[in-house]
Amino acid sequence: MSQKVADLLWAMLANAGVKRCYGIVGDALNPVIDGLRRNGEIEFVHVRHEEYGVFAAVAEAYLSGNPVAVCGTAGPGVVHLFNGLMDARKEGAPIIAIAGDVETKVLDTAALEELNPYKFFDTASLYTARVVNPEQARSVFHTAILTALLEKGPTVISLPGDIASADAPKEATRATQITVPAMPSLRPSDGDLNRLVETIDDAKTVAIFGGDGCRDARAEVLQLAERLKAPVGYAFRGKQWLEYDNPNAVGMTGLLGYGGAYGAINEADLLLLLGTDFPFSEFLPGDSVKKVQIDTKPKHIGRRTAVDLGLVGDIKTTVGALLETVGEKTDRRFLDKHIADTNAFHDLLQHYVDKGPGIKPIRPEFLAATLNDVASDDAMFFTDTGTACIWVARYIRGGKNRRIFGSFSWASMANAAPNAFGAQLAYPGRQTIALCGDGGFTMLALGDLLTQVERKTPVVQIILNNDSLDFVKIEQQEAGIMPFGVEFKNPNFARVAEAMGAKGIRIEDPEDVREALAEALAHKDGPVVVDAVVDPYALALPSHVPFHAAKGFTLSMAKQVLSGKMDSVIKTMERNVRLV
Ligand SMILES: Cc1ncc(C[n+]2csc(CCOP(=O)(O)OP(=O)(O)O)c2C)c(N)n1
Ligand SMILES: [Mg+2]
Repeated sequence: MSQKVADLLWAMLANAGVKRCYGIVGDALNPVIDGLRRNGEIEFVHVRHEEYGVFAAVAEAYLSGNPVAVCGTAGPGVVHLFNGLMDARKEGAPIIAIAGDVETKVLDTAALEELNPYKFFDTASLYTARVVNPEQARSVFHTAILTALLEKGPTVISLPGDIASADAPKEATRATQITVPAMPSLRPSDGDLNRLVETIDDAKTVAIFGGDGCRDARAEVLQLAERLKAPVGYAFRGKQWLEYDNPNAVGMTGLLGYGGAYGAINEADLLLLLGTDFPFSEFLPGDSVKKVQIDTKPKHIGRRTAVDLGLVGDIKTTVGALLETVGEKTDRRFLDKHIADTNAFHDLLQHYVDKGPGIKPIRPEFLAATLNDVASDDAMFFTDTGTACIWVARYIRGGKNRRIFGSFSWASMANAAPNAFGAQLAYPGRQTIALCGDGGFTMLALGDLLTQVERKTPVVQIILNNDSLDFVKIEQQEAGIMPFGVEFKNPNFARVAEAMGAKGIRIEDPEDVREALAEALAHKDGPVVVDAVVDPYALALPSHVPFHAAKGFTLSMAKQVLSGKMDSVIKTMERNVRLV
């Protein structure tokens, strides 16, 4: 039987290491999916919402490094992919999106469900192609796959149904192998490295701040920190690589900040920014601190804060080379001061953990710290965008085999449950925990709980049930305005989950937290929804509060008092008395 273009597509994707395609079929995709069925090597994961499928794919691709496919059918189905593809772009996940397209005979006629893929995907996609002729297919598929893999992000193949079902050229079907080119290691020249050594030698005190670029360079960065007696702070994306078993770790800065990181990076003579594109410039030092930035991506360098020296290189190779020549510093006083600050902040963070068993409604700090305790050493944690990020950043400790992931750079809501679903498919049997907002869970995760039920996927989703878009409520107060449009009422999620065929556990009493979480994690026969009724007034103040936020907060409180919302002001004060 002759090979179709769709057969060519799946053969090439399978040869590139794609194991799954998440999505929803539809008319334009029918011939494409028929090809997947014939191919038999790639699993089709039917989801109830295309966006859920993409977030699942992003986690699978980010964690495994393998390319993952997603699909949506012409027009509306394709549009549902978009938010997830933006996330893939920002998180650096190799995703190949197959976008169903209208038949070539009606292209550019405003046909039903027609959408211009070039315009539509322009912001998200690293490479977008529309296949209008079988002769193009092999080259397009090859480029889409290699671009996703090597540039680490999403690419889009817009594929009209008539082309998918057309015969593929014979030569193309004989050339389906994907040879991923070997990449060179990237490091600055010896001369530039010498400038870096001199800059370090000139500085009395050095601090390090690292991001996801330190993923493969943990050993080198820790060795450098030890040699320079440098405190090590990190962005959320760097936490899991740099925090655990690191005697120099000083926590995070930014709005989620904790520990001595802010002080360390702002008080050092020299700051080394390693593999980070940390976007909150106001938390990075100004002119008073000399800054060196090293990154594989030249455009990251200097865009968040002006730097004195910028070097293009991967962190592992560059720091590895630096370690061959850079001298040792012996004065530990700067390091010790910031470690002491970190420990002092840790004591503050422990307050609501230690007192947690006696406080109702449940403190999210206590919930997260208990989760950290009961979860296994190789658990994978996923955080929704919202207050879950604060509690994960502060209370979930990393480890050699633990993973922490979220929509860190795109910051979409509702990512955690689908992320966890994709991770569980990629790593079956490993503990997979999503910390979800109630807003996030009802936005995207609820419908696809059915997908998890049907597949018996053991994902534990813990809902921070706070009847609000709490993170935005905090933002509004920091901006000095009255909380507005941020409150809603929830059902009992445990009962909803049970009705959908999942295991549901509701926790209202702090005394039940440990046992309930342990029970959820022990359930291996399918998804669990833990409905945790938490304190909606729990505040998390960063270790460094910018002046405008403190002022805004006071102003918002005053406005609330004046408009008769005294009750909410009293609760906010009462329930955070140890923090404010
Ligand atoms: C898709 C999307 N819509 C809106 C936002 C803005 N936003 C960020 S956090 C947040 C609140 C999240 O609420 P919830 O999921 O209930 O978590 P909570 O902060 O209450 O824990 C909102 C609306 C966003 N980041 N993404
Ligand atoms: Mg909420």
